[in-house]
Amino acid sequence: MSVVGIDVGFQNCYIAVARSGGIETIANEYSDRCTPACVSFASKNRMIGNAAKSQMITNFKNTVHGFKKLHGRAFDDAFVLAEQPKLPYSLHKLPNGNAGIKVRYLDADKVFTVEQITGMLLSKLRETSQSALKKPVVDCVISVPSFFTDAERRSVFDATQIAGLNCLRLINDTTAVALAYGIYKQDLPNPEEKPRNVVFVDMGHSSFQVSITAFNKGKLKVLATAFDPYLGGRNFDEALVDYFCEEFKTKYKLNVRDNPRALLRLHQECEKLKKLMSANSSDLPLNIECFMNDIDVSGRMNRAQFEDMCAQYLMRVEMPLKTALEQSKLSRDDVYAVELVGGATRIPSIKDRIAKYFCKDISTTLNADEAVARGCALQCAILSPAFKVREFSITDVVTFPITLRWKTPTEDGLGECEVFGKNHSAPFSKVITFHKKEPFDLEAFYSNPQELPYPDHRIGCFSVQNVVPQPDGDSSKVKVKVRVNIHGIFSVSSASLIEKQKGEGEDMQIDSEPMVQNEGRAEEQVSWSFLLLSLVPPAFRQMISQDKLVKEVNDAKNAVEEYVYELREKLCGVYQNYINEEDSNRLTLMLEDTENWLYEDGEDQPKHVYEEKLDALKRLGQPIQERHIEHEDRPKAFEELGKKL
Ligand code: ATP
Ligand code: K
Ligand code: MG
Repeated sequence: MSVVGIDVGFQNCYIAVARSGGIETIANEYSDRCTPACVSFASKNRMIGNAAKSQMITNFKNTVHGFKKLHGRAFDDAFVLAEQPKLPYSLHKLPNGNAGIKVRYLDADKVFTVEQITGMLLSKLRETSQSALKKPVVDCVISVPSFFTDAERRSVFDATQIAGLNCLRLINDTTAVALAYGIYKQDLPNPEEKPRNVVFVDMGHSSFQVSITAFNKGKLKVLATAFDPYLGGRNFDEALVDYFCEEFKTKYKLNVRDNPRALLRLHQECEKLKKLMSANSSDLPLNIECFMNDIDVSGRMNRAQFEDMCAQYLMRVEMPLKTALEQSKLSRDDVYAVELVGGATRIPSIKDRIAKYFCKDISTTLNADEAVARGCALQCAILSPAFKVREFSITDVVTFPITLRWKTPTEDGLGECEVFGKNHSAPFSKVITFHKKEPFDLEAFYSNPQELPYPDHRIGCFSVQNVVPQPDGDSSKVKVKVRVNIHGIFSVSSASLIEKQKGEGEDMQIDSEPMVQNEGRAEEQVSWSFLLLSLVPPAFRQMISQDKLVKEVNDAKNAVEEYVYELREKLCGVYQNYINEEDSNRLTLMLEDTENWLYEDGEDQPKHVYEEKLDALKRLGQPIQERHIEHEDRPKAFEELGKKL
């Protein structure tokens, strides 16, 4: 069994794996530890990662990047509408109203869901980890921003399934970082001592996240999270792009915005310039040859000018720091260290502002690019039964409070209860008792729509069915278990009807104010095993059928891949004595061909092609397996025989 952690960034993805030596970040086939979140479509093939990124300018209409925040979003969502003009590829409204991605692929127009695109990216990351580990990869932990809502998390989760992964946890970026920080620390305070409080700040390409976490020996507890979901490195690139577009208009009479290729090139050059300015405060040049209409362009910029230009973004750094500190109920003096990760925290004035806010020097004990992936791999190792790691308990928080609403026979007709408040521990289950005579619906939604970086505050409507009155006509007691699970997703996980107990008075029948019982950890089972009521999951949360189809195809493909790995391993191991060398070499070559085929022509085939491929391999593998099994069984058979005699 594999232990893999994946940081799926807006721009950059990293993979960490557990090997005997510990957690390692691994490189892809380009010897690059960073795989760009990019998928490119062409008439003959599909490219993912580095190969796709190299197509970004030449094949801009069909090269998809910057899609992480389209997860779970409707086509006419305000964020999507604002994003659309900036994207070089087209979005398309899907039948379910969500934003799909339209490209030209295999000489036909295709529309993919975001889940499919992320699924493709994850398949690639999975292949990379398989090549590094030389065995099949299924179990993994994947990071998401702490501000991702239910709909976004479910969408990412669907993508992991499309890629054939078994995602053990969707973990918040900053929680993964906290784990990577804490698990190796030998000097954490004892459980009864005052905890060590650390601030983690992650600014990536698209967003800004802060968490404050308390550490004791063997455990971490997130106290608070805060964020600016729309502040990241890309804002700073855009500021530079705006500036040079204006400059080139006056200087060269060029309308850069009318030329998508030139605009993309300018973006890339501005990003490089931004990074150079982090290390250098002097005047720096920007030169692009044959930029537009055969004209070479050039410009200059220095850090002071850049900071001036970006004042509106720099100003926004403080707010999430302040919010997080307030919510943690700590003072600055209680903060032991401030740790920065994420590429954009390398911008000197961002670093300075964070240091100044906490009146503390910044520590950079973590690898700014790889800490999230490493934390994911550590969490995967903790959750995987196949791997032994030191005990470490992780308590995260509920980012957005959640309320339940239901119909009541009272005057206003509605009952309401906030089941999870802000910063409530997560994962967590609660049991709520209702008094009902008939089936009822529970509507779940985020309590404060205005604090939500997502347009829809509804989570789902859960129907509790088969509820009947007691034989004497009284209301029945219905216990409903609600939870925020390990992925940060809310669900109504079970409902049970309880027979009326003797001596229970009428006054127990509270309809509008349910009793809320804390039940501790989500993993604990309910102890009442009464009549289990059926729950109907919200219809709009089901994986859409197109994605199911893709999943089936991927499963078939993965089966081939897994068989290749399994057979190859056994040919050098347990099967060695059951096949002659010549046949073994021939079969090994065939397995290698199949593996290469999977990454090339076989990357995107119909389901039956994979099934046929698997059958063909099995026809060769099975006789060896049978010889092996027969031989293994023989001594046992003799033993049995011996006993009888
Ligand atoms: P997100 O976390 O928003 O999903 P991500 O994880 O892909 O995005 P990171 O890889 O953490 O993002 O950071 C990428 C950003 O950091 C880019 O905007 C990049 O330009 C910026 N960056 C990287 N190095 C530097 C540097 N030396 N100076 C300034 N910015 C940098
Ligand atoms: K990243
Ligand atoms: Mg990131």
